[in-house]
Amino acid sequence: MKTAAVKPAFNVDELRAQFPILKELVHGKPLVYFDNAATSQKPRRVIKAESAYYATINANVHRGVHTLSTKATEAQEAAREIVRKHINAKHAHEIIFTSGTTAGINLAAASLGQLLLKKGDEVVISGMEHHSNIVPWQLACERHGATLKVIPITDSGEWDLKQVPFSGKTRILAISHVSNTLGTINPVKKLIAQAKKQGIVTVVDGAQAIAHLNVNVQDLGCDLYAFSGHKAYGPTGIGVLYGRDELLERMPPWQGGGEMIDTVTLIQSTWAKLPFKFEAGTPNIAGIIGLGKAIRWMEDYDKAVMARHEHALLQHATKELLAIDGLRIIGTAKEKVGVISFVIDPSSASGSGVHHYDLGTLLDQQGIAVRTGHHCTQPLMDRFGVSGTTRVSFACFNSMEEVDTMVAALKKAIKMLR
Ligand code: C6P
Repeated sequence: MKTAAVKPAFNVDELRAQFPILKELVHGKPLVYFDNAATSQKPRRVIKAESAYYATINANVHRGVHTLSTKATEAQEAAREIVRKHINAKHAHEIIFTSGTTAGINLAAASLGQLLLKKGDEVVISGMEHHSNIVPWQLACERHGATLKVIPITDSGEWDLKQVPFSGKTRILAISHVSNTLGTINPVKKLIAQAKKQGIVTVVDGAQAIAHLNVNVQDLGCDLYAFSGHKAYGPTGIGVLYGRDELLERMPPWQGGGEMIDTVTLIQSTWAKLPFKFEAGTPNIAGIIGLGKAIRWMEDYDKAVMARHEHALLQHATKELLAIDGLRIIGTAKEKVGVISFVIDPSSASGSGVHHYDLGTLLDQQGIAVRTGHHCTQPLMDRFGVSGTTRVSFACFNSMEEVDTMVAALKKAIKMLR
């Protein structure tokens, strides 16, 4: 009988030692990296895998009979299988490599738009979407004469499920699994089930979920699911669009070029089988191999244990931040990943607030990396009546001590700015 592999115990120090960048100094201070929602840092194993590809097997894939091309092709297809297993897709051909979440959603919107949308149809998104899950749908709606409808957001930063604007004209639902700005974990499975009953095709933006949740596309029941490698300890410039094969078969290609064809004449072309129909041109082979390594690295640990650690950081930071005079957290959902967005309102003592940009700059001077601004969610900023926030976002390698360092630095910065 096969026994399950024993995962190593979760130890932050042991984990941190695997990330070379965490030894860097910023302005002479140890780096505290709290911008993981923008991009996570990379373990040594991922960095090595990319350079080993270039040093030992660099060649184009699916094109040559020579040894290097065969090795590169095998390494790429092995990574596809790693991704398939990780998100529990049924088939490897349901995994399409893209350059990231943005490219995946643009592919979905352009292709589904052509397949499904006609004048008068509707596409439903939510009011907390990243611009990458708004603008492609606006473009598709404009092209086909359809209308974009929006699920409103409650004061706590959750979908208002009583006001989901499904109608007989809704063809597509496009929603984020986790909000990049609020950290809200959305009840996607529930809404997908509701959409499916009405024959609505479902697209999930999983950019902020893949590093923190166990994503199971068959359990979610979604038709398409997009994510980026770089937010899950993998390289930049590589992402995945999962698609249910019956739907992918019906969808027209998004981009034309090499490798996505079966036959080409000067009059017309026919398409390659899945997934290659959607993978025109030379892929980011090193990135694909790096993504495979990043997923394997995450799988060495228990994602639920990592999530518990990140939740403890979230709880501790939330408590400490709320004790600061005038600090207001935007996004107080019950179910959250380790993301905290906040603004500094005028305090009772000074009567003045603090701008997020100034705060970000002063935190950086103390070695602390956070993101400031609208986080590519301008409609959400409008919903909460703010121009931007300061956002801290955790990864599994962050520590309680780092949270304390950030809180102390923040207090110092606020004092200087008020
Ligand atoms: N959010 C952030 O700081 P790309 O850039 O294609 O890898 O991912 C786009 C994207 C799509 N959806 C969500 C929910 C996202 O969070 C992001 C990227 C980063 O919040 C950079 S704007």
